[in-house]
Amino acid sequence: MPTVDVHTHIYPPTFVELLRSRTTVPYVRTFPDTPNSSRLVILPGEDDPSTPSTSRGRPIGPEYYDIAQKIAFMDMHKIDKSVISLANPWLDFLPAEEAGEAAQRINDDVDGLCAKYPGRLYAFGTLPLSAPAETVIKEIERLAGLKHMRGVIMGTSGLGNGLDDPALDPIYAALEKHSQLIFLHPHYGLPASVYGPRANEYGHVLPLALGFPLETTIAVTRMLLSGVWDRFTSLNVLLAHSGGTLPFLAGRIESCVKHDGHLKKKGNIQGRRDVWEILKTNIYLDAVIYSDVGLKAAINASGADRLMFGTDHPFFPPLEEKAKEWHSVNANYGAISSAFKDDQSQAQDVLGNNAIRILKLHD
Ligand code: 5CU
Repeated sequence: MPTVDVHTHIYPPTFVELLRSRTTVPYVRTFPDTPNSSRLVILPGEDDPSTPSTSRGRPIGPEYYDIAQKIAFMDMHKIDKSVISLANPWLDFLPAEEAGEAAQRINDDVDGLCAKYPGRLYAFGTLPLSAPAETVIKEIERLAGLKHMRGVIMGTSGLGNGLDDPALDPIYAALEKHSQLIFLHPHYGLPASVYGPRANEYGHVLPLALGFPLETTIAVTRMLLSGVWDRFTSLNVLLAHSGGTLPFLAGRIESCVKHDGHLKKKGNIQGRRDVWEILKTNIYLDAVIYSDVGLKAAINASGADRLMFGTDHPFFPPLEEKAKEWHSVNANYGAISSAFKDDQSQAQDVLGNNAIRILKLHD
């Protein structure tokens, strides 16, 4: 029975070099109190010079860029196959003229890493979203021909105006045409003001625990409201972190749509595909939620046949120096076994069979 990790990141060495060459977020740097260890600073708002280095970025070691460490991590946690993806903020920050070439280089690097471990590694590619749409579409077409690619990872900013931007339609059309799934992943969180003036006292908890999931929920709701899935009925999206809060809030979203006089007047309600239909037809969810409470909401919303195990490696490592197994990974394993205690066959589907079927990972 295979176990497959669909949410696991890598920053290929060339990408880390790029980050080391930069002096503003996103970048890799040392701090005066940690001169011998580099830190990866990527999130908006996590580089406030008045705060200690422990709240600025996270330590970056070889687990972020060395593919042999990914395999060792997989072996330790009994993971047979992984679908690796570049981590946030992807190429969103690159000038338009650099993005196309960078995407090709990184996608080729990642495809090459997968080729080193046949049958064990697959990948989601990266799009040059700051480049003109033709460049993005060319890369989608090129990715469709790369052996290990199974879709693309994307943030919520799209071409700069979010995922409800009509300018994305040709890109959605190309993804749909080539049956490439979008792995939708947060990065930008919420505006810093909502975390309050004491936010930096709380490390990364507010942006990661709440900013990320709400960002995903808002992005998907904007896609729904703008009719993306009414125009692209076969566009499939895998949502990180079990859909943010979408499974929990879907009923409220649907009710707000149905009771909105403005939408009714515009004629936007009749004939549209509702949230529940899209959750069960176009949306897949990872099982990176760390508790059976959230996992059960995901199962109820999309179905156990649309849920796939993930780890978020190399993020959330154990903080104890001597720890071997990762608590974060075991929490996700535990949530699956608790949610499906009466149905081991469904547990196995979520652990691996669904990913093999949905992402076509047959050796
Ligand atoms: O710890 C973090 O900042 C992150 C991140 O940036 N991206 C991610 O996927 N997980 C955790």
